[in-house]
Amino acid sequence: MRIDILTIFPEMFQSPFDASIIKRAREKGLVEIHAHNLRDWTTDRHKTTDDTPYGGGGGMVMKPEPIFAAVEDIKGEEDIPVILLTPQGRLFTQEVAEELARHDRLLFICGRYEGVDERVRAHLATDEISIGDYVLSGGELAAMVIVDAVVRLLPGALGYERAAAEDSHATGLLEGPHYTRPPEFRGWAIPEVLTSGHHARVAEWRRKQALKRTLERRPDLLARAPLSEQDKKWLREMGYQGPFGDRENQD
Ligand code: 6GU
Repeated sequence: MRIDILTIFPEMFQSPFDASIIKRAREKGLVEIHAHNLRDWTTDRHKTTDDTPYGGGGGMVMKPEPIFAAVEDIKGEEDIPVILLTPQGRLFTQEVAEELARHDRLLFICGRYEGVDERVRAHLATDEISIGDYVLSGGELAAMVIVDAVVRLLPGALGYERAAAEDSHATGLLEGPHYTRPPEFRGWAIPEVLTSGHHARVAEWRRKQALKRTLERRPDLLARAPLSEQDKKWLREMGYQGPFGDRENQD
């Protein structure tokens, strides 16, 4: 996969993409990430990327000309997703990450200031994404969040290949607790079942813990999660009354 990011702060992307999973994915050749400076496509002496809004009001608006020139240069003749990062976009979820991970190329436009000229949204962007209902100073941090979530889905990016499929949200549920050594720490022992060696009992315990944690913290997820009849029975025993989604779990 190749990812291009258009920003007035390309330096922000250096260290986050030079650590951990993304660094390893880049080293393995699974992904190539280019952060481009929008100012390279300005034509005036001051490398201006913003201007005052028509009709007045506070703040500045990002000019369309350098953004169009940069996107056209970067994508060439290819038909690729051109994603505008904006609080007005569709909400980023694990499903959206999975959808983006299926593309060979992605191009992100990081908006700054109070906004981006509407013609970028209307005639250049093919998608608009927000990472949540809060305000960031710009799209840069949102781009990093999305790139991280997408890159870890690329085949070969994780050491433990089943991990991505078992993650919180990939299953539609939150994950249950995890433990490692020592078996007792400051008087707190790990659940006995984990040392029993009974794989089926461990699997059942894990599933129940995930259901319990989801019920306690994010019951809204249960209406959409793929659940087996056994899951539903356990949830009813935990006091959950429904609703259940109609996506069935094949287990
Ligand atoms: Cl994509 N941009 C900005 N500026 N703020 C946000 C966002 C994006 N997503 C959530 N808040």
